[in-house]
Amino acid sequence: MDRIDFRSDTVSWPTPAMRDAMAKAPVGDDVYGEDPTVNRLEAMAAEMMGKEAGLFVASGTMGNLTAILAHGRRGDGVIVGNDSHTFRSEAGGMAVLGGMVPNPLPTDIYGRMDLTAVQNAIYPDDPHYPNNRLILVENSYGAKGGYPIEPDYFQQIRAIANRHGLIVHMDGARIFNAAVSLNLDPREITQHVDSITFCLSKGLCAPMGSVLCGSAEFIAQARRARKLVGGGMRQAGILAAAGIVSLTEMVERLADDHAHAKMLAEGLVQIPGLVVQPELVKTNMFFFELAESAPVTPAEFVQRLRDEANIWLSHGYSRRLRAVTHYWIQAADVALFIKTARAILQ
Ligand code: TLP
Repeated sequence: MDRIDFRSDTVSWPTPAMRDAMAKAPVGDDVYGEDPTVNRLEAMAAEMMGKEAGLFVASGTMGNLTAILAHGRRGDGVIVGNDSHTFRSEAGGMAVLGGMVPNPLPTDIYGRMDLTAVQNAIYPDDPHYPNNRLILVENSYGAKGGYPIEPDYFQQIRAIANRHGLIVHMDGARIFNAAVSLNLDPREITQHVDSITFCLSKGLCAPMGSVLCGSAEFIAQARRARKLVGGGMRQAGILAAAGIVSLTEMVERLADDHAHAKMLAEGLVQIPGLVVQPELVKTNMFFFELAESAPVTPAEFVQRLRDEANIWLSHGYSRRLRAVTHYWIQAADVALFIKTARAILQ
């Protein structure tokens, strides 16, 4: 890459092996179900998630939206974390396009909704209320610094869903980060949900794409929902080929990204003016804060990192910043970040 980019893992470029696989991929028309590379990716993804079938979609957002549209209908209620990506950062798709009614609940420092609150959020059978339909969960949990949530939480969510006939969908954009960090097979997590979307284009480095996995019957419905939102792609094998490299070569190495994130947090916490919690860093990202006492504003800090070391970081409107590691970030880049931050803040 042409910069040291800690803004997200979405910025990661495809690897040389991906570009090679893309150039050579056998293709067909995927809307006819005839693209052999897409079919192979979908089968691999379903197997890895322990589900019957998979559906290649353009993005994580499209995977979640497609799942929601296929699982529910207008007027259905959706229990969801109030800082989850699907509720907060997908342009309100479930309400705008699905006519569904989000019921957002607070989450704890790891991204878990309180189980009693989930139980209490289920409406009585009364015409005043939306239908009870869906619970959305996320793992790893982006708004909580990519925290990997243990399977027992999802098992408990499953038990509530079973008692009330609800469906559980997981936004598993970074499920492999969670599984690698917890040292588990992803199926130990996904066995508790009906469907999952995971992303190929974040830590797994593919140029684009996600896969939605679930039962064969559900995926048949989701195929229609994907068409509805304009996601029927044609010779998509070109892109799926990169996704196959993601699944075969890029999963286990996520541990390196986690080690780099930890290394960065442990370095930054030593610098006066930065507030970091390295003990919460379990995957490839974390949030940290620039203290009020720091000699620069967040905007100046970000600009100087860029000007002085070609290190890219994004900042919003608060003092909170996010650092994300990925394949294109090496230990030397982490060391440079720490050194430059120390010089800026001294
Ligand atoms: N996340 C992006 C931004 O939208 C915040 C990022 O840089 O982290 N679920 C989760 C948990 C995500 O973090 C994201 C993207 C998505 C879904 C959506 O994926 P895409 O961007 O492929 O639609």
